[in-house]
Amino acid sequence: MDRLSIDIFCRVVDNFGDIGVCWRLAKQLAHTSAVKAVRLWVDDLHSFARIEPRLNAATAGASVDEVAIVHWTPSPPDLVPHDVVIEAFACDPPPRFIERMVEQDSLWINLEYLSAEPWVESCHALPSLQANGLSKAFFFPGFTPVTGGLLHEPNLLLDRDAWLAEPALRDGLLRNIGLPEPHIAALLSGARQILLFAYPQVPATSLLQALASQATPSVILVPTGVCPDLARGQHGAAYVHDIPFVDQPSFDRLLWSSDLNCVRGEDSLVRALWAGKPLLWHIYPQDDNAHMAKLDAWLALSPFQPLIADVMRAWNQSSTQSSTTLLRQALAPHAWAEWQAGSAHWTRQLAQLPDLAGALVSFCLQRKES
Ligand code: TRH
Repeated sequence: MDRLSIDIFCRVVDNFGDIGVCWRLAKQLAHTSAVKAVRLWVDDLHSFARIEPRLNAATAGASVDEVAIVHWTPSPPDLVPHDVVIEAFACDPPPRFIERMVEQDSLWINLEYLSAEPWVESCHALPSLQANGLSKAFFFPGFTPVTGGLLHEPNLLLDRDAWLAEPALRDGLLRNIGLPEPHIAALLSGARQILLFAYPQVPATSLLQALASQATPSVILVPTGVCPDLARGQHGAAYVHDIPFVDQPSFDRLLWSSDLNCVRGEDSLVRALWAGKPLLWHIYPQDDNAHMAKLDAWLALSPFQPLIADVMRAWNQSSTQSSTTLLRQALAPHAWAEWQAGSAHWTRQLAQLPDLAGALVSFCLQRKES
């Protein structure tokens, strides 16, 4: 079987999750031996450059990390489709391109959003015949072996552990994000590092209140623009510090080195899972509280104690009072040790799943051969 060539289409709906997922997938596919070419079509290069600053230096049509980048404008270039066309999150490739996919008999895949809901297993990889005669397959990432799995580069956990084994690398990262010297020293000698990445309605004050009264000092790192109402500076035992937006590899390292990761959406959740530390997931809010059912489905798969599930629900229900009370309980030594152990255990389990990029390649090779 010939090596695959792959187009990925990404429309940035809001925030950074769409491009965050597509960029990780594109890079991993481009470094897969069964793949000969990857082309990524993105409508919003400005958002893309926030997570991949190398893009700023690249000229139009250039490649970054062996991925050819195409600016998906209202009049996109009329290119011949590759063997496989992945549209991320039902983003609708240009009509002319779809016409040409029919001529090329391209394999068409819609990469879906991540969900832990049980129905995902029965829908994963199902084909759907389109009016133009092409069949489009629905590929679902997920947390069980019956789904497409999670994005996970080969050696990711080994790379993480090697990085963590060198405290000088962490020291350099903390300097790069502008953390004042005394707080770097505190972190390197055992203070808790917290990363706070969440949507505006998160009850961030509850986290601050719970940490401020702890015996262990903590430093809360807040990416620029996140939780603007949370007062920066020292509050009891907790220090809140604004950090600049960093590239994806640095973002991952912040997650690896934090003791508690407050993450949101899709991509930072998965990356926090690979960090193997306690995390608080602020799920992307949807109408009619549909996101709470998704949160419950995810909690049902998790190994977390009922207390941690309650913390996670309060965190997502913007309930400052109950979130503060529950967080204080979760940070108490015994519960905290259990939360840490459960998180590390789940990471090891999830790392056994097929990784999303590998599962996609196997699926495409099978479909191309049949
Ligand atoms: O930005 P998000 O809120 O994206 C969301 C979700 O994906 C949601 O499911 C989707 O429907 C919506 O977008 C449209 O959160 P997420 O998914 O965690 O993506 C953030 C990306 O930004 C992730 O790839 C990490 C990256 N990032 C950096 O690279 N550097 C940074 O400094 C920060 C804060 C984030």
